[in-house]
Amino acid sequence: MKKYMANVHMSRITMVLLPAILFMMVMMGWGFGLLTNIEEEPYISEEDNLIVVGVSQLGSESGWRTANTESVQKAFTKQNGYFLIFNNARQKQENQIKAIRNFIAQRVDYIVLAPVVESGWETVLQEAKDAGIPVIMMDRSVDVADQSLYTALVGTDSVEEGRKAGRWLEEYLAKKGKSDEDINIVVLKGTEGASAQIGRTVGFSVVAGEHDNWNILEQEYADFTIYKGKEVMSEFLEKYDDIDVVVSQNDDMTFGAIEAIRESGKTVGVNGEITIISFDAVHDALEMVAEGTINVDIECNPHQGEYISDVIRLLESGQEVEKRYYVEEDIFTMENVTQDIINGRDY
Ligand code: GZL
Repeated sequence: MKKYMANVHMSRITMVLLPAILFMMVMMGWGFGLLTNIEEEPYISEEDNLIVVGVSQLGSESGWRTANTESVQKAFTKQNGYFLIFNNARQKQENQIKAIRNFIAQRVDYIVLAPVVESGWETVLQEAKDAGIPVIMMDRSVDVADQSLYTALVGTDSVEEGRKAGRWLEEYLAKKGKSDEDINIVVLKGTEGASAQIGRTVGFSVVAGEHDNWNILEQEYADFTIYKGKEVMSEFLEKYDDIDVVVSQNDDMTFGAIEAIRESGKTVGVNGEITIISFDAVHDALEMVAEGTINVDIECNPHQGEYISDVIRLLESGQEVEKRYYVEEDIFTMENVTQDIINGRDY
């Protein structure tokens, strides 16, 4: 009986204690999970031996940006030996800073940053450096006094892109016999503070400054978006009735600007009243170059993921890397854009 009772007694204890113990185990396990915010602790099994890369992408404002993101996701796959943690900051620098701090907390192996603007990064980049995590800039650059705060940049030479636009306009006007005529120009600028916008503005302005007869009537930010490009171009058209050239710092703003110009009753392109100079050379814009709607498109190559992976592989093997790597870029006009080039454009 005693034994039985003991058993009964035990079973009663078990019946009471066991659920309590189970409850405590679940709570502790779960609670621990809550404390460490499970989503921030990616599961990377040791035997995978993957390189963990935290990518802070600035947003998804344009077709170009989408292609840039896709190039990252295509490069940093498990098959290629990576574990990718990707964050889209939706155009906000504070979101990028938060993401970088999360990456540091998760002890990633590398941080890739496409900075929405070029200033305000010293503190968080110092935190990454103190944590011993190399930072690679993607696409755009940062303005920091201490260049050791990032290991390398894989991107585009936006000042050279701006210069290319100016040199093209020089040649175009010369061919038209208009080198000495007064030329009225308006500029749709990308995101305020973005190195791509600053570089293209500086590059074009340097060439424009060599021509007293080039009048830059106004330059306004239009955030690299279709909507804002149309809005700002409409304002320009209300203010000025003698615009000869639009310099639009990306194709998305160009699409909006062309819509506004046509709605105003004016014409664009090689046979139009207003000459269109654009940047990026995305698929749909190249089709407009081929048909003569856009006069020239200065290419900006978003396929940077594979180049960044190459830099990481060099670092992993202990090799020195360059501070800056610029991707290949061309300039497209009606004369050199072919259907093959357009068909081959995957963005
Ligand atoms: C250029 C890149 C710019 C593109 C835009 O390097 O930063 O941002 O020109 C994109 O299309 O939004």
